[in-house]
Amino acid sequence: MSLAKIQEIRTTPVLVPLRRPIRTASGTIPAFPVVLIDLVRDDGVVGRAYTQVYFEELLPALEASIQSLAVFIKGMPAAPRDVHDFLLRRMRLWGAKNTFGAAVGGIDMALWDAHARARQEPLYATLGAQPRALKPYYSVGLYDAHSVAEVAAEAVADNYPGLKIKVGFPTLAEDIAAVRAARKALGARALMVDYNQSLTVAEAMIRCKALDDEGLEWIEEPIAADDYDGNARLADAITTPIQIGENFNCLEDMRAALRAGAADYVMIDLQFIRGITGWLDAAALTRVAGTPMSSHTFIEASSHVLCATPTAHWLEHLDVVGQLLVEPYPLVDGMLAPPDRPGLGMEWHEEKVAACRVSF
Ligand code: SMN
Ligand code: MG
Repeated sequence: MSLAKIQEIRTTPVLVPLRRPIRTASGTIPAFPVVLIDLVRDDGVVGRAYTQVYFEELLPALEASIQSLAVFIKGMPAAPRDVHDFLLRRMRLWGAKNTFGAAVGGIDMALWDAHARARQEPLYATLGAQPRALKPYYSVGLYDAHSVAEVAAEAVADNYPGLKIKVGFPTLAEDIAAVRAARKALGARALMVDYNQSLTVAEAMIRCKALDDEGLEWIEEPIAADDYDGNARLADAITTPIQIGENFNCLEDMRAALRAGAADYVMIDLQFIRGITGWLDAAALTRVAGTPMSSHTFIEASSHVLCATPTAHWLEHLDVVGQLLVEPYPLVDGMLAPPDRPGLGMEWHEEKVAACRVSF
């Protein structure tokens, strides 16, 4: 059987409006800068995926990174694992992290999408898994005690089993007030908090201990995500699980974090872990370590790979491109299952994409 070859990678930079800006203790995302990817194979199958960057200023760099890597792989057989291995070897001298890592991840997701589409099956089936109803949590920004009730009420109205809010206000008292106000509106639903790496280890010791009795599902990225030693000390000192992982830029990062005991839970970002191939490797690592594994953004592809993840935990529901898609990924009874459509199940809504398109 001869495999189709990679013919072309088309990229479309867009700035996707958000219902509300995503405010974090380490900066705000007013609208989401995204590069849409259409990977065209010579058998006519087109794989679709996207990558994202948190600053509009970096959107040209992300698009250029994808187009630069495309030069290396044009004409190659469209076998996702082989292309993944080839790119990592080709990039050995320079490295494939951050923007280039996201580019590898986006290309990998598009290749897997094409691979599953060619087989006329959803990606979860190509991965040998059955569809599962996954537990999503509603993920929102930084809201003080007064305004958090409104977003918590949305989580309840949509029947989400959990809500994640950002914290990291100037004072601990404000963090506690926001957590208590959210809890009041949520009742027994899970509540997670995310510091987005904004604290020093000393501050985090104080704040996390103060939050330890609030019944939180987890405390996320209290300190610099790559300070595995500091995270390990925190994880030892407090009972509430420490969650990190969205900033793992490769499998080796994750292995080092797990070895250091830096996290009780991990949440993996599909682009930074370098796509579906990287995710499957990460899922194998969490299986042997017994670590619950959640997703970071990328609702669509995460809904497929979590079905093939033995320690699957929560799906982060932070909708970035939903408004650009022809068909939605709806919640049913507060749960989310991957759609029964070929590949990842995403088709771009051309007019809506055109309306958000950016030119440099
Ligand atoms: C987050 C960071 C950057 C972009 C979107 C979301 C956040 C999260 O850390 O965990 O949702
Ligand atoms: Mg986070």
